[in-house]
Amino acid sequence: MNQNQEEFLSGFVAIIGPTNVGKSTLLNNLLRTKVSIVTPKPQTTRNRVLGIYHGDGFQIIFVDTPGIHSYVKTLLNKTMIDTAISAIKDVDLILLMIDAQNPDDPEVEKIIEKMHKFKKPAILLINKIDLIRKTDLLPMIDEYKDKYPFEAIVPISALNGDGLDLLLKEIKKHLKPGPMYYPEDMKTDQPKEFLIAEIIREKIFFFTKQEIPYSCAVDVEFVQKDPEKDMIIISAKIYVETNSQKKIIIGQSGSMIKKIGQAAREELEFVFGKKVYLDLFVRVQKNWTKDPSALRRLGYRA
Ligand SMILES: Nc1nc2c(ncn2[C@@H]2O[C@H](COP(=O)(O)OP(=O)(O)OP(=O)(O)O)[C@@H](O)[C@H]2O)c(=O)[nH]1
Ligand SMILES: [Mg+2]
Repeated sequence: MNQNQEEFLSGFVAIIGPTNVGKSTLLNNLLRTKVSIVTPKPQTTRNRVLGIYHGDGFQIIFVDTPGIHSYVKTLLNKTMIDTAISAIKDVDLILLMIDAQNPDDPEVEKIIEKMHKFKKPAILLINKIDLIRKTDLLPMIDEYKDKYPFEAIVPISALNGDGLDLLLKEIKKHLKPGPMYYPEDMKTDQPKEFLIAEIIREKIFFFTKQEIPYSCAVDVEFVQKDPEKDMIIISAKIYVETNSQKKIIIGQSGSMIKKIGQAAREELEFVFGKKVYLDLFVRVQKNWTKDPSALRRLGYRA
């Protein structure tokens, strides 16, 4: 490298925290594109999702993780939590995110305990500040200062972008001279089948109630280009655990599956910039959230 040139900086940064605090929203906003799905319900993210931020002379590889919680005990949930914890071990910096509306969440204490074990540099993000009074922030910052030797405490709104410039500056301080791990046009390491399955799963979360979204997995069977019609043909299976869940997903005369399919198709057309034909099938796979081989087949790290 030329002596006068500044060295390229890079690093891996995990976004961790309780579920539903806004981790995936932050990643999408920083990258200005969707790599991780977002819903108003907890436990949306199930896998580790990489998002690559390309700056001038630097690269940040963000790792979005499943929200940490201790109240559901299926193998799928255990797998999700293991995925989040192992992300802590592998990164250069941790972004611990809390919800400004719920700063005393006991789940945060448990995560901080784990962080003490690995002794990684960490920044505390107080998210959703658009929903609280400014005067409530100071006591929160005061309280958290003593819980961990945070490198910085940054109040943000992942949704409207407040505080994100400052956050990027703080993160940059922790990058080290290193390689450009991913090429400049790459925003995520996930194959397109994963994003397609996730977008379908996001719509299931939006449209269905109670336990249904947590019992669903999506497996994309094929993605084909039809050059003649300039469109993409996608076929996917939605797995549920019982026949009654299958009935709910299909809905009266197919009304629910139609809504899910239409919303997913519209978003996929936006993502790919092409017309999409989307075929969805619903299959019952008993107890897949508890079965290691079914979990692995559906892309989880059991
Ligand atoms: N008002 C407001 N809402 C937010 C903000 N950030 C996220 N949200 C909302 O919070 C909800 C959860 O956001 P997600 O990004 O899915 O949260 P997550 O931490 O990734 O959740 P899990 O993957 O389920 O652990 C969604 O409805 C978001 O729109 C914010 O800064 N302000
Ligand atoms: Mg998420």
